[in-house]
Amino acid sequence: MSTPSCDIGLIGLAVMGQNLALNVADHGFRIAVYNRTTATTEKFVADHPDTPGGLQGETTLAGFVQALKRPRKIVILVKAGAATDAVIDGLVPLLEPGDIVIDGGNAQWMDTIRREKTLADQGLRFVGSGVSGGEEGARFGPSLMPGGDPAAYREIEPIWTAIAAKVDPNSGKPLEGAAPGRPVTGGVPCTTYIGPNGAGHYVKMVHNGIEYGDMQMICEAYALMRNLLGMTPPEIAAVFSTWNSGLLDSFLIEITADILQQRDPLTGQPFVDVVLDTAGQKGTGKWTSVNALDMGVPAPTVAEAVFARFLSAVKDERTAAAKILSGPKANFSGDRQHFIDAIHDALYCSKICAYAQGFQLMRHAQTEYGWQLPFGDIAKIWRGGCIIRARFLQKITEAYLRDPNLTNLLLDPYFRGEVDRCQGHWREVVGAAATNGVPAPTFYSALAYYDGYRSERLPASLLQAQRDYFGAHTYERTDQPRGLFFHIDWPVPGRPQIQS
Ligand code: NBP
Repeated sequence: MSTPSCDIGLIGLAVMGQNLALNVADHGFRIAVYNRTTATTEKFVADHPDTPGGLQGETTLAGFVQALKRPRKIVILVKAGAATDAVIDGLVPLLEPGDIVIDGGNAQWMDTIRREKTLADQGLRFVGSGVSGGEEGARFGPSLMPGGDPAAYREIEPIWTAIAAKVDPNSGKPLEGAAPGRPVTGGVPCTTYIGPNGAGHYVKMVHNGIEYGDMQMICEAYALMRNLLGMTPPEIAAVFSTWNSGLLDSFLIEITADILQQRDPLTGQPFVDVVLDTAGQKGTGKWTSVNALDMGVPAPTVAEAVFARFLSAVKDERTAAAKILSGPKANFSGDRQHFIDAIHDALYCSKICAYAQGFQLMRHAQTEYGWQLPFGDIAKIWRGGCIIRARFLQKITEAYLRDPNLTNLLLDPYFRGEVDRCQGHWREVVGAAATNGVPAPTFYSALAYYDGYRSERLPASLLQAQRDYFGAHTYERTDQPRGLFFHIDWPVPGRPQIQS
């Protein structure tokens, strides 16, 4: 048997696995790779003979495990769910106490909690690490959200820090320019230890939920410019380009400008016009929304973005309904530049609300699961590598530096001031969208969230009275301490009886 020579191993050589393995090797670490389908491993290794660290292809799991220095560090990047369990089941009999298994897939956090416990019972260590940034991120620097055994994370930290995206320490902007074999050096790495067991995968899920919101909001801004202002895709692209050098500076705004400039190679039409208007999803936005409902946390804007994708998917029904249902014809007669600026502010305020909801979710989850989540650091590691990377995240980090126990991002002095400054425009845009029949569900939802959150008194008093009326669900009184419940014997016309 040869001496183990690999610093780390990786199982699963689809898009993410191949790119992450090359990223690791670019940083001088020798990596063993294994894939269920052997031909994939052989082709991958043959295609990349000269990486700085070196790739070592293995065709059996036993050979793969034997190639690794101890404690072994094994990254799994296979299809999330049953495939991850199958790989772990195959690995466990080959491992020794202290070895570390790292799941880099989009695992559901409760699966990660279960896996961490099962492996810990067998003397093995488990890290569930969110990996964001897609193919490009995996290759040249993802945002990494590792959770699990802290001692295990310390073992992989040098590799995680090396392969993560880097941001400029002063501006917080991503450092770019990495190329095969020439990774970015210096800068602040976009990784930090998130917390025990499923914390890393939980935070990755919330990241994806916010991403759903961010994307839908950008689409609503586009729809208002297109359908209400009658602008062409290249004209709208120019607006997004301008926005990308201001407060909304972000990867998603940047790629939106690129997409809207793109023409279809086949027809010459604006590319956005030849793409069918049905959006797919892999489920992490739904998980975020279901979790918000399970925990009783108001995160309506993220959920609205998920529902917007569902509504887009019922294309045939919409096509039929469009011929039957009526609504106003979009008609704009005001100052166009003023309205474009207003859309900017509506997008900005809605985005603040989506992030506020995401951080609220994490705040409740840490109580639910006994974590201590580093909110400021989470915003920091999302500044580079991931899909929601944005200048704006620097402000969230600063907000949590000012107050690590911030109840809601909307209460931070900076964000409070920004929403105060921009809300007139936000309300104008929501009003115009409703009046003109342009659907803008996340803009509406975020504004309703904001107005609801700032309301000392909501009509829930009437709602609770209704519950008491039809179901004797009782109610609390404004003039009595919380926790005392009352009931009226309904209906007693003219003579309500109060009972405690
Ligand atoms: P996929 O999610 O498409 O999974 C394909 C890989 O899983 C192949 O290597 C395949 O091996 C392997 N696999 C399957 Br399927 N069943 C297996 C089993 N029972 N035993 C062993 N291997 C099995 O790959 P991906 O798109 O590279 O994503 C990998 C992970 O990263 C996923 O969890 C994904 O959610 C996550 N992620 C993806 C992105 C992205 O942008 N794609 C971003 C962030 C996170 P085979 O070659 O033998 O079929």
